[in-house]
Amino acid sequence: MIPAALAALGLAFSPTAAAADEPVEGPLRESVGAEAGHAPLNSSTCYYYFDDSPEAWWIVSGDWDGDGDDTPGIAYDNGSSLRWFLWNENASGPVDHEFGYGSTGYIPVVGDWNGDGRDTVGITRVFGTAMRWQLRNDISSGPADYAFSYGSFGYWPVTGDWNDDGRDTIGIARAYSGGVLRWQLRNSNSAGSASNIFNFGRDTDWPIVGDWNNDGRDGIATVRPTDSGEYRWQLRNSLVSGNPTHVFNYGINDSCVVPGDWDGAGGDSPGFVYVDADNWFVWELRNSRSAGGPDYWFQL
Ligand SMILES: [Ca+2]
Ligand SMILES: [Ca+2]
Ligand SMILES: [Ca+2]
Ligand SMILES: [Ca+2]
Repeated sequence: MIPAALAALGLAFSPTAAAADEPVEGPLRESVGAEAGHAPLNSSTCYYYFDDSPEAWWIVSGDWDGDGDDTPGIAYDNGSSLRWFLWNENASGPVDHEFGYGSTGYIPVVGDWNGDGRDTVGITRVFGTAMRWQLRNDISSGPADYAFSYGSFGYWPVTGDWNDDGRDTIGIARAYSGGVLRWQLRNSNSAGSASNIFNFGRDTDWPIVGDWNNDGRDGIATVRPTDSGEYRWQLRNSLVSGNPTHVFNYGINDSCVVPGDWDGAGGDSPGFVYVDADNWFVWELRNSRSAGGPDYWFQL
């Protein structure tokens, strides 16, 4: 438990400040007034912040241990650096990996950059007009294995395996003329031109990536809040313009959305994360690409 005074000073509560094998007791952060934000503006990359604090808690997911299921991660920007907390189970429990990677102001990205079956970390940030990416093939502190520029100011990062070669690579989405969302995906983690360029969604939607039909190739989706208080997901399997293949509501407005293969059965499905009154991050993950209740519900 972190005293409020320490929290006010920006001193992070670190779960592994206790003995390494001790379970985390209590939420990662004790505070009130959590709100979800998206950065860059309208990116699907989502974080929570508390009480006007500059600290940001980014919500991510990935297959950190290579066993086939995607599980939670949080990248915590404490104002000077990014601290990553990763879990290997879709259940409450102690953090499995904690390390620093990236500086404050960077946006976390996740993917299997080298095709070894394990998702690892990356960061991206716009400097001037260039979007700079740094990707690492391990879940640990250390240098980037890939560093390059792709995209520009006003572009939102996405990552996925667009061509079913087993490697996740980069992409960007951006507001385009006519109020549409334009996607520019690349099959290499390097500077260069896009492999796929198409429009899908509205420029106010959040761009999401997932393998919705389990063919090894990531598709795309958009998510938007609705008047009913739920998020509307629109999934598409093909990386060309066209109609969505699945449309359903899942998740509550003002939460962070996160897609993943939660049960390891193949294919990605929706999830969302919110902060409850006791400051736990609550994860509600569903195995089906449809409306319904969560298959996993847990607090971290
Ligand atoms: Ca896993
Ligand atoms: Ca990998
Ligand atoms: Ca690929
Ligand atoms: Ca697919």
